[in-house]
Amino acid sequence: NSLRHSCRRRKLSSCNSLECDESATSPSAAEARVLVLNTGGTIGMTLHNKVLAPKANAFVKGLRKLPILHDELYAQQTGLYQYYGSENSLVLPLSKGYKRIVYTVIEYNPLLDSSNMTTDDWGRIGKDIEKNYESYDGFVILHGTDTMAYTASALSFMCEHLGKPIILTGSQVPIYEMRNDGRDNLLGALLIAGQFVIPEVCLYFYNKLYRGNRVTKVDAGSFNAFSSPNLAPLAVAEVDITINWDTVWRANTTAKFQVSTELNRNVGLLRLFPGITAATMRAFLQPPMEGVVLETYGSGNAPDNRPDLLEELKKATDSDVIIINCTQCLRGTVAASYATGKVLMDAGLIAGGDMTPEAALSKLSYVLAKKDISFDAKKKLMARNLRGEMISDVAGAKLCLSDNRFIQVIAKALSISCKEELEAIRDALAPPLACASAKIGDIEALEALKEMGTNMCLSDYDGRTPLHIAACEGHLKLVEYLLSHGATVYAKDRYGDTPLSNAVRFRHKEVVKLLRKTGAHFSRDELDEAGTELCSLAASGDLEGLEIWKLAGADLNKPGYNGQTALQLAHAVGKKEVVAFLVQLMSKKATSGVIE
Ligand code: ASN
Repeated sequence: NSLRHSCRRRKLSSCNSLECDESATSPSAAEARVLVLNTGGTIGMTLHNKVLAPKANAFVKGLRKLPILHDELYAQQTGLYQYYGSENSLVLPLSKGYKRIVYTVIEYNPLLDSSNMTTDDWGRIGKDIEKNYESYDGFVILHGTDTMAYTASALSFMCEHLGKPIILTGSQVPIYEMRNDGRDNLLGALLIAGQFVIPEVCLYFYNKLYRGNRVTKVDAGSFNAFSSPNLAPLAVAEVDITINWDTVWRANTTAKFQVSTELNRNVGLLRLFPGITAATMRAFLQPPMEGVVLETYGSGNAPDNRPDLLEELKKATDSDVIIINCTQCLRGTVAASYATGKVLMDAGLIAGGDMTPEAALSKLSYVLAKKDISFDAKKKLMARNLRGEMISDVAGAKLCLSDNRFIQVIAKALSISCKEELEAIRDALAPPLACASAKIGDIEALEALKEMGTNMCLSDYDGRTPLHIAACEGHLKLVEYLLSHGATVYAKDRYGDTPLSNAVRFRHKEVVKLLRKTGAHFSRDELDEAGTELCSLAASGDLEGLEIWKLAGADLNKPGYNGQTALQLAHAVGKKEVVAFLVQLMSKKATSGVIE
């Protein structure tokens, strides 16, 4: 197996540099892996009896015939199908950034029109991502457009401590038709998922990447079907793909990725309209209802001359139904500026800010299902910004010239007067400054940079982020700080190294432990080469080295390039303490049944 992998790596480098593609000038062209979950939707539909319906087992075959979505020559020359052991793996032509995006498609059975989706289907998607999380750089979910905004919102809450991109897309016209939007949507989603560490559930449509819990379907007959009325796109794919890193949600946790599939179905959406009766309201709020999104007028208003309605609302909140006040308007936020809005707060409703009704509903479903927190804590969670679904005061604060003395001095020296120029300077200077602070373990300096709005994921000219540097230096506290303030454990530098592999190389045990806790793992390429490295450690009797590789999640039984394991090698060269160490490890594993 190991031999097959290193053979493929050799083929890959020669293919990228010489034969495969004349635009492949970089010998260091890397492969990224994306998992595509095909749940259905128009993108893969065909006509049956004059109506569109999903067609099973046709999608991958169709993609294979499209050169913009699959490079068959590269697949053959690099042994792609044998390596991944699946005919459902495809590869994009070389991207502008010299990346090959290899993607594997899992087709759901049955494929669904998204109108047929339920919370169980959201759970299945979540579980599939969780199961495959470590093996891929990003995820694309093919989905019908009708309920895509609901699924995107729900997944954004269900995916806790997410560190990799999950992008939903689909189309308005099937990919098999001559004029269609499916090819562009799929290609854009794959390129972004494979090339950028955007730790969010997103939706890609018509050249724009949106935050998934901010979108709503606004057009049934246009390729431009979605809108994100209260948040600018996270990325725009025009001549270049431009990521708006200031808007991208930043990871702020040292916890591992997990998917919570518990969802409460006793939730509902009620749109207020002039003349609604108290009886309608009462019927809607009856048990088993536990959470309601009330779509109100304007900035969150309802009649203040209808005590009958207000009484029904008050009765419901008193008996522990959580009611969220969201506006019927496409754009804008709920604000307590009118007497007609205040009455709803008095009736116990929670202001939904600028959340879409789709986001508010799925958030309710997620929060209400939580078992280990009190009812009051649930209400507090509903009022808080959990995944960028609503504006929070802190996130809304704008950078200004008076933010920080350092930037002020530079701004003054360069006669900077407008916010855009200031931001350009900040973006140019902040990454090397953050890396320098990480090198000397200076948390205060990082704090100051953070206050200027610096993105802790930005990298220097070698793709090295502050987290890479802190991991090399073994600054545990600083690693912890970075992880809680937006750094990603999945960043790869220009040599393909992650913070985890840096911490292993420099043997910082505690940093390795923390990174592992946060979900860091070796890349597939690193695992392919682990065997050889382990053998060399065994041959030199380096127990500490072996131990740290184990701590980082490597399988110490992995054979090296010649098929020999570390244990066999240690035997052969008479390194008794290594043999004892490895044997003891294996017997521990066998008795505990733990998979490491
Ligand atoms: N009815 C389709 C669906 O939501 C619409 C589409 O995908 N464009 O599955």
